[in-house]
Amino acid sequence: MRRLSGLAAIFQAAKGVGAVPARTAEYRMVQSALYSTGNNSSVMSHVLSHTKHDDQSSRAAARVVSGTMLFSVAASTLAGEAHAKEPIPPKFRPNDVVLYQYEACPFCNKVKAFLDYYDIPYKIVEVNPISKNEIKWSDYKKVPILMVDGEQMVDSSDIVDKLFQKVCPQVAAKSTSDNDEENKWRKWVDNHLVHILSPNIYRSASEALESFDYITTQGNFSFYERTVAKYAGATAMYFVSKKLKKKYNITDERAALYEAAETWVDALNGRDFLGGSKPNLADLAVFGVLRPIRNLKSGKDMVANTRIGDWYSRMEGAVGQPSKVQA
Ligand SMILES: N[C@@H](CCC(=O)N[C@@H](CS)C(=O)NCC(=O)O)C(=O)O
Repeated sequence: MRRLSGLAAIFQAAKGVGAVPARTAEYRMVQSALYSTGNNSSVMSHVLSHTKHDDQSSRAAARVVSGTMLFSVAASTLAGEAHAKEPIPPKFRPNDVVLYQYEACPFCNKVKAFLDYYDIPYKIVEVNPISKNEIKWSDYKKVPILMVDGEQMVDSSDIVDKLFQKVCPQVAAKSTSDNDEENKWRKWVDNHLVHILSPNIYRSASEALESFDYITTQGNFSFYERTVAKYAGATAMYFVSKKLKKKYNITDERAALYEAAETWVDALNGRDFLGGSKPNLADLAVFGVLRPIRNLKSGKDMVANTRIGDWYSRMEGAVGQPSKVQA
């Protein structure tokens, strides 16, 4: 109820500012900001019941906010020199790789970290989280979806497994004790680490605004859309993050983030990467989900207050620039 009252206040405030199509955009933007909470059905239906128009601006605005759950600052965190990059083996040279994604989705960012590390060129299709028009052709209703030369792959961990089998078939076929360790930490990312992120990036009003401020600078949006996205989205996500905190039994979100970072450094046990001298799939998973928050206050605090910074810098160097190509 608290969340709905918060949203209602935003709607009321926004009503006084814009014309009808823009008002529709407000509902959609807030809705899309809630998309990945897993708890949003009541808010979704409330919002949808107010949504009549499907104008261009609302879709554009929705897309802006859709990336904001864990909004991506990937571009700005990719300053590192690319060394230790894995070349694509000659056997696996796909012609056409397309990633259907939400820009800030941690699962999508895991897949991107893999593609970037292995220098596999890919195109991105940003999915509208409300209409999902871009993935209407698929029975699978979540992102990421990866199309590799016409073959559909879904679920980030399955996608990474399938790609790894193509990229490194010999290594993928072997089952060693190293795999057990790698798998354990990949599961830790999905079951623990991802749940700590939203409560941190929307922890306070100023941090929620910081997150939305950055994402709304991406793309080509009107001043009005950007302003509504920033304030409505930040307010909504502030309340949603409190709910997530409760759901995952997090008492102090920063302490939980620091603890996770320290736990990861302990797991490295003095090695450059969990994989030894090169990143393995667990390194890529941890890096992928942290990359969107690295330049936010929470990411900076994490690096300042834990020992994760050195590993993170090594990963930036190893993963390098995105190998994404123009769609
Ligand atoms: N286990 C899946 C989880 C994917 C997932 O939950 N994706 C979210 C976005 S972060 C999603 O698409 N949710 C459904 C929706 O937005 O309607 C994976 O690893 O790919």
